[in-house]
Amino acid sequence: MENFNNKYAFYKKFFEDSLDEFLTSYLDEKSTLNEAVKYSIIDGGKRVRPVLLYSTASMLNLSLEEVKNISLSIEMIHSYSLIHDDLPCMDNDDYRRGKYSTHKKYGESMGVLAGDSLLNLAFECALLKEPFTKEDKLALSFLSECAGVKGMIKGQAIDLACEKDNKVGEKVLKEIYLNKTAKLIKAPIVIASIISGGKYLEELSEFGENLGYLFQIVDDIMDENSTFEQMGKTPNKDKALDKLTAIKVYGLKGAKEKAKNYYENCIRILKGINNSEFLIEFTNYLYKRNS
Ligand code: GRG
Repeated sequence: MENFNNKYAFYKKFFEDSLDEFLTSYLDEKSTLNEAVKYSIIDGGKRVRPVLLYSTASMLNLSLEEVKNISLSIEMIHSYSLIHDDLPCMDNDDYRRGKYSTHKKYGESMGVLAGDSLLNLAFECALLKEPFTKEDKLALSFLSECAGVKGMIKGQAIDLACEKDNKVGEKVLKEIYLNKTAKLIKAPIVIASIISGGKYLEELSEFGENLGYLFQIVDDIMDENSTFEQMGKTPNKDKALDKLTAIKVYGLKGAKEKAKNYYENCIRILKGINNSEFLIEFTNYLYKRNS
């Protein structure tokens, strides 16, 4: 466990240093927009997606340098989605990561623009990698698909449409969770495989998807059970907005059972992959957040 914590801290520091280096050189102009972009991404969050990318890449014998640019891109896309998700026209939350959400601090239009900027920066940053190989192209195209109209944005659209709708059930819930959450959790794992030339592609895709569902169900359970301090944002939002969640569909006990199933799937898949000890510990860490 100590080894896991140290490795997690090492990967997180590699990410923070790389982000700092990129933003310092690329966003050097002083402006409110650049300030809002930096406010939204610096110093925030668990950095789950970059840590997943680095650890999968290391497992597949890639260096962190080989995946550095695209690790920043994934977290930029994630951060933009959180900014937009917090807007009054979406989930309307004044807090994120224990501080004011971007629109609350800089105003609504600046919130929209900071999110738009991060989405574009994600692609600018990925394309700065040299040499940019055919595997890098495939990886970026996969990321774009996971985040876009066939992935996260689609999931968010269905999610918003299903608020206060009591006729929809498990099938739609799974569609939302796959697209809104699981695809951006699966992306860094699969991207490491793509850049390695396709090592364990099938197994890692399946693991990523199961981990994504697990991640979202644990988030639902935490929304129900946790405090502002634990979440860094307003708890009990799902119920207030009458969202379609795992708790609404399965009940709290049923949601915990589903989380256990996804957890067990993840561990079973990882046991078939060499050197997957860190990913096993990572899965334990995400799973245990709900207890
Ligand atoms: C607005 C296009 C658009 C999409 C929004 C990501 C998302 C889709 C909505 C955010 C709300 C939500 C419940 C998303 C599910 C994924 C999730 C639990 C995100 C939070 O990710 P963490 O826990 O956050 O990794 P940190 O702050 O640690 O980075």
